[in-house]
Amino acid sequence: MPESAAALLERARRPVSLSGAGLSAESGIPTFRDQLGGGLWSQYDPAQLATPQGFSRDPKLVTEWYRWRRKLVADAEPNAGHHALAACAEMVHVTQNVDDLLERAGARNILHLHGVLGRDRCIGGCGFTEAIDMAEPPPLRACPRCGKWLRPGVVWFGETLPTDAWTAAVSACSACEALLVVGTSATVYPAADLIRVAKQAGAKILVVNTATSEASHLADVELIGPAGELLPKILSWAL
Ligand code: BJW
Repeated sequence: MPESAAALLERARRPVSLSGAGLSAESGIPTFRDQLGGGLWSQYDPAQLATPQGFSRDPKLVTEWYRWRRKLVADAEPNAGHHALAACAEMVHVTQNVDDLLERAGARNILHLHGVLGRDRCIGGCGFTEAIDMAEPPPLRACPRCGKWLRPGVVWFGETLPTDAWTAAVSACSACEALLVVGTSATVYPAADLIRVAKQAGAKILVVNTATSEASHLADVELIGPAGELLPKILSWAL
């Protein structure tokens, strides 16, 4: 099985990866929906912490939760899965992850569908945005331009995805011969729809996950196991 996945990816001229929280799990970053190993949504309420309404209700609580997660990412290192993906120079990396571990592994061509933890932006319409130090993330603070609250630069439930990243992701998935789907439950839309977009355009779908997922029924090749072990094997030609 890993051999056929490797051959499909090596042959592809415009390979694309679509990653989720499972890619960073072996770096010590918690996933959202894993029951075993403490997915975030088994301990915390997404409506309270990952919606604009939750932020309006208690901006300090949400900011403190993101400060904790930002410090976790700052202390983490890219794992073998990130490095294997980064070694594929031609690959477009569409990721739902808000961490910077692909960047730190040296990957280029990264499209962050759900934003990034490394920036804050104003909740008002003034357009202010600022890079933050994830090792020492700031507490809740007001926008220096308009005085409204600053919030993490991520995409919460009910919010639209960044237009540039989404448009580029649809375009890459429509044109690829192989889509490598890594470490995502494929339950969150519209990101999960990219698998169907690629499949309908004729791409082979390769799924790497420790368990079956909503991507399983679309997979041409499904490899069950940790991304940090499987990706260096199936991408060994690039390493
Ligand atoms: C391993 C591993 C290892 C573990 N190796 N594998 C159509 C139908 C139904 C609902 C909707 C729909 N369209 C839109 C919606 C609503 C909603 C949605 O999808 N809800 C579903 C949950 C039902 N979507 C939205 O609201 C989106 N916006 C939108 O659609 O805008 C248009 C609109 C506007 C207004 C009204 C209506 C529509 C926005 C979604 C934003 C998601 N945001 C989050 C938080 C980001 C910030 C943060 O990090 O705090 O993004 S939620 C969370 O889920 C995060 C993730 O990126 C995302 C996906 O999760 P992911 O990455 O798949 O992680 P898990 O935990 O689910 O899975 C991990 C997988 O890894 C598992 O399968 C493990 O087995 C595996 N694994 N270890 C390999 N070592």
